[in-house]
Amino acid sequence: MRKLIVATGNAGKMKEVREIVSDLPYEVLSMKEAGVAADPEEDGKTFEENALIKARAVAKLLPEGEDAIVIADDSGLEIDYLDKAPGIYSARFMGHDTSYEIKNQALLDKLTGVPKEKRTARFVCAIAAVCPDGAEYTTRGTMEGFIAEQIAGANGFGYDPIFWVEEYQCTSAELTEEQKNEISHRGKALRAIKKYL
Ligand code: ITT
Repeated sequence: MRKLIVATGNAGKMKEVREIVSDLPYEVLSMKEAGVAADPEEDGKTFEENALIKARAVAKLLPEGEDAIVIADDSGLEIDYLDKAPGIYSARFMGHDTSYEIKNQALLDKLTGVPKEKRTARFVCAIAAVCPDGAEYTTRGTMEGFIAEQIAGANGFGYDPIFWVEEYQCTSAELTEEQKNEISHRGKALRAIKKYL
């Protein structure tokens, strides 16, 4: 079976990606499972550019002739009140090693007293695919919501505990993985890339 290698070191992402592509006829492997380690500088200006940087970096490390497609996810949270920050800097916001409890509380603090209609936000996900013949594709998915008033929920990862999903009246950290994948930025971007694979 052809391999689909996911160029990510983020376990939360990997879990979601694995589930969303589980219906494809591919052997799905994380970077680690494929025995490659890449941590390229994500110096692109868009989610798409950074996703391509990550996918290309892993594709380059594969043995010559390896029949594998590499996909990468670059994603983040855009908060309209903060001029779309942290955006492409979502993982680096306040430093890679700062806990999400601290990052999430810091974002809530920046929005203290801001009414709901001004708390609009979205998760954005770009997926890049690099194929053995050199063909490259990118897709994008978004999930609209609001920044919650307080941290809630233990599912998901990253900024899920502060992302309010109007449709379910809870944060995305309170959704099941199945519910989140159905409506998420990542679910949409991955389902869109499937048609190229
Ligand atoms: P890789 O580059 O190794 O894939 P990363 O965590 O560094 O892992 P990104 O540069 O794409 O990935 O940063 C995305 C960040 O955006 C991620 O670390 C989360 O903080 C946030 N994020 C993205 N999707 C999310 C989601 O579904 N739920 C919560 N937070 C999310």
